[in-house]
Amino acid sequence: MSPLRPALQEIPADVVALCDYERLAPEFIAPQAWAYLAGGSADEHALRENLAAFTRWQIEPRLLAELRGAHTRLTLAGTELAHPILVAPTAGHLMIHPDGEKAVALGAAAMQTPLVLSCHAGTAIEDLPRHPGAPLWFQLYLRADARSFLETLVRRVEAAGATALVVTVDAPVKGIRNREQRAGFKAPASVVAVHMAGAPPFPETQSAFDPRFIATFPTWDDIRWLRSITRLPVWLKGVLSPLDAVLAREAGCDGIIVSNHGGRTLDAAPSALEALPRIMDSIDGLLPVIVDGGIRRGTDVFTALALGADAVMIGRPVLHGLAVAGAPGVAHVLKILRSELEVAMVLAGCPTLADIGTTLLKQR
Ligand code: FNR
Ligand code: LAC
Repeated sequence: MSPLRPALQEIPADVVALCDYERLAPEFIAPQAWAYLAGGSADEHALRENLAAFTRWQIEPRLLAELRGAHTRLTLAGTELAHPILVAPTAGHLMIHPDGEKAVALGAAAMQTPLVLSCHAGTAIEDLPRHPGAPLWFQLYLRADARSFLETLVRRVEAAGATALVVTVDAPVKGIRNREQRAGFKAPASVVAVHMAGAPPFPETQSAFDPRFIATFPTWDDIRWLRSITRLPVWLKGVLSPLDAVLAREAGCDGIIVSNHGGRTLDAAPSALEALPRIMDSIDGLLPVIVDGGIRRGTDVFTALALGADAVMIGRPVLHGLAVAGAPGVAHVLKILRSELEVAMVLAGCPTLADIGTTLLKQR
């Protein structure tokens, strides 16, 4: 499965928002790969909810505020960032563009944006272009039955310069991906998860309850174990319950990522945005929080921050930019979002991210 047509050399003048990239992207991506990228699980309630959640909030404009020295900088678990937007871990970039993760890394670096490399990436971490000022994080899944493999992987990504680990825990099983099934999507050879070579194979089974499969599911013990073997900050991705946010802190995580995996796992799950306020209450400012799912506008970034997040991640929009225009498309997507956030901050009278708070939000 390869791209339908080569990415554009020049970004068309009418591509001015993330939705323009989304509109054009299917021209560049094979239909089965599009079903994988765009789809959610089951009836796609969670996928739609991710977008709908943002429409329930309005931002009350504030006038005549002092904005001298305004900026979008922040420190996130010890890392200085130019702005609060990160590239979420996503698999399968080589299905979308021949330069795959390399193009995404280049585009992200051009916008001083941290890239979270998926452990299902088709490109090895050692082969990515490195840029000071654009941190590289690594996302992995834990397995209860593969600690020695995982320890080797952690040492490898540490040596390659990863500056944080993201442990995704909301997908011990794959969601019910009906859109993928209907489209006949099968991961092609180009999405071979190169970092997983040498991992013990999953048992061939039809049932999530097969004891051999259950034996692979990680528990909080595995999080504590990971915490004990590395000095890198550990972010727990996929938190939607305030109870799990508290457990994450107790297990020693350095931050949490509130996420429903882009609506790709439990279809009845709430959106991250909806889950956020109760999670913020439960951790009482003791852990930094990233949110992802459905962020398509600078005002969405603003809303997520107003509800308590420190930063956001974007998944699909990066892939749309990659498909349409390669590395420059990725950079442009990030640039648009950052510029829109700056405009929202000016119009809401916020010179810094710390000024963005719930008092500026109104529920529709
Ligand atoms: C993902 N996501 C994901 N998450 C993860 O932890 N590891 C992974 O390998 C992947 N792979 C992946 C592939 C594709 C095609 C998509 C769309 C998503 C989830 C991702 O990190 C993120 O949580 C969501 O994409 C955020 O939602 P938006 O921005 O796509 O709406
Ligand atoms: C997905 C897996 C790779 O969402 O996390 O497709």
